[in-house]
Amino acid sequence: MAKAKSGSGAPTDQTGPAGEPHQHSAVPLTTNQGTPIADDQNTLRAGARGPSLIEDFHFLEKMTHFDHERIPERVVHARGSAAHGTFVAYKSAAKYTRAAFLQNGAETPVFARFSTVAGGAGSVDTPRDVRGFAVKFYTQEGVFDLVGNNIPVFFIQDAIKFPDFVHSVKMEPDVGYPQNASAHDTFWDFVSLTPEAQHMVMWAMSDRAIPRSLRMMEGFGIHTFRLLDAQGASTLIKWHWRPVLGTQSTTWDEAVKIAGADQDFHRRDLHDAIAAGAFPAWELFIQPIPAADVESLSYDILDATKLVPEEEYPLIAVGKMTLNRWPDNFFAETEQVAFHPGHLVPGIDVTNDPLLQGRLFSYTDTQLKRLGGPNFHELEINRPRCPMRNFQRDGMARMTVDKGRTNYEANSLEPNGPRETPNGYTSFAEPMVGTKLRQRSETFADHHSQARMFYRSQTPVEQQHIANAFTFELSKVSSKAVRKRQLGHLMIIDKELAATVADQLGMTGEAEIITPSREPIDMEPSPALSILLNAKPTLEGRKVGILIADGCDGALVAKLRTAIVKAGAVVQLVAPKVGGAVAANGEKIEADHMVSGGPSVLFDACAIITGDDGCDALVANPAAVQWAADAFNHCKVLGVVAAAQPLLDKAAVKLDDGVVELSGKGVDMFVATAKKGRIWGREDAQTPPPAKKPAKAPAKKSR
Ligand code: HDE
Repeated sequence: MAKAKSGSGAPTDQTGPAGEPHQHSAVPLTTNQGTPIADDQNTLRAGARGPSLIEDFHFLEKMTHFDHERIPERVVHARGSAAHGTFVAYKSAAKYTRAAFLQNGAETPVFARFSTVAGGAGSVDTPRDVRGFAVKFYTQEGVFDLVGNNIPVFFIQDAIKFPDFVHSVKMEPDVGYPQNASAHDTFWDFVSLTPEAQHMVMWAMSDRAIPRSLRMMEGFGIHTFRLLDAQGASTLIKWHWRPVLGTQSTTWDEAVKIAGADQDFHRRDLHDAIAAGAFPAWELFIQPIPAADVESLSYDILDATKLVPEEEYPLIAVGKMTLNRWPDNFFAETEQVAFHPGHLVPGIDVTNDPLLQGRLFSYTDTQLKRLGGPNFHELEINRPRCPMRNFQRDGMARMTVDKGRTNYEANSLEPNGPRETPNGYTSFAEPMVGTKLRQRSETFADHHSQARMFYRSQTPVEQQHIANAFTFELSKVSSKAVRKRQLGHLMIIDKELAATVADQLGMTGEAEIITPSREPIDMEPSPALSILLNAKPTLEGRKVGILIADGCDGALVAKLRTAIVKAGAVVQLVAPKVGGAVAANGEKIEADHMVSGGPSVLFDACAIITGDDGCDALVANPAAVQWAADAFNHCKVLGVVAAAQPLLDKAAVKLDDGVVELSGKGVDMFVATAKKGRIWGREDAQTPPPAKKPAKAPAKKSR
């Protein structure tokens, strides 16, 4: 057999008749015990065609380790992507809290993990689902975890219902589907029987549940927390994260198609932004709620199915998080990170919210299962970055080598060992009196007012999306009784919404009559809850796709690319073949995708630059026709040249303000129009929106 050359240029030799040459380097390959390995290609056997030998300790060790590579995935939030970064406090928040990381310019390393909730670790990134938004702050006073979601309320009020809720949304246990989708019987059965879920269901059916990017999501701590100042005075607050790039969502049809085009759409997007140095950032806000007001509110601040409108209680910015480093190793960091709402630092305390109270148990319990024992705090990603000493010892996989004989306190044998400190964590001295009982507070009983307020705070476009989402989801429910029951709740929330959904389902007049436990009130709309009313006119952090074909104007492609990049967006070229297209001047322009591999759903705005011959080829290519049709139907701004007209005709693209001719001043016009976002009016032709008053303009003070 001829001696093959190693691709790496490393010296090689042969391993026998069936083998490739060994590759050697200056670094010896070893077993886990450090024994150098001479042959990692063949098991030890009795004769070249004989059975393998059990004495092959090298093979046994390698295979055993492989067999144990997986740990249990998270029971919820299994699918996640994470990054390292820094949190910088603005001016001192000492008025509210003594937490050191929230004082004058303090810089704190952070690790943030974003997740879907229902699907498994290998599921796609863009289902309709709530997103987790968990941040670990490695502060000088210990680890603080802010374990939130991208929606400010939750499905249930009491932790004891969490296993039921999660079972209902996960794949149905007999058939094992659907994966990562709430559009099935068990979910709608549970939520329609659980009125407290109705507010969160409105959010889950809104565009909040199909975010465009992890970089463009808000985050919320959901529960009311308590801050304590240096004197122990307390302030009740909610936590809010706001993305610097603005909040943005996909459309439902896009989300579905992205799932096929790029399963890792959100993970790749976060990775690519960080790799390109376009570091995603969020501002952190607190929303103080004066204790004196609590009793007079129409909802209970301990009820996690309610939000506190920011028009009534404005937000105060306390700092900014910037994510600037992708993890080195997915398993060691993103998979093994262990969040816990009870990882608190001095100056931050919990409240009696019965959902939060239950979480304080669940997260340690789940880490014991997933990470195998009580020493998960020693894993690099979970390790506090400040000194940590106590008398806890031993346990599974203990890594610290504790020295000395004092593993207890009080002790006199090590006077300089760890001791309590007056500056240590103290809980708020809240007076407690109560009768032991299992009872939901009367103040938790209004389940529909905030659902109505949320709906009425949306623009007509967003309201139509909500109606469409209800229609789609309920159309996947085979039990008619469940559909009728959910329609009954919509009747209480908003009669027009209920009528639209019933009509779209073909079930007009079939809603079950449901008597709410408390008649809803009409709260003031909260414009801050609408994505579109608060959209940022920018292309920053967005992605523009340019479909090119033979005969295109190379100078125009270059000019457009420069203008888009200047506006802060990324450009990708798409062509019939990934090798590229030949421009009119004979120059070959390389593409990033072939057209079927780079559908327009991957982009925020699109352009088509082709010559006449190239356009003929595009018209004959179904993927190219779909590219143009989807870009138009998803309401995207579309830059075009005259030669692209046959493709536009084939794709039924109608000329409107969002279809911009690129010649002359067209490039600047394209960028200016694309910054404004989508041309939502095109949806009117697809589904007529309900006649609704738009919500008022956002209150400036709290944005
Ligand atoms: Fe969680 N949740 N949760 N949750 N949760 C978990 O902990 C739980 C709830 C949230 O990226 C688990 O480490 C209970 C609300 C996020 O690693 C588990 C209840 C909110 C993540 C758990 C809730 C969240 C989790 C599974 C009701 C928003 C992912 C794996 C009482 C404020 C963190 C794990 C990550 C993960 C329990 C409700 C957010 C089982 C019992 C409300 C972002 O412990």
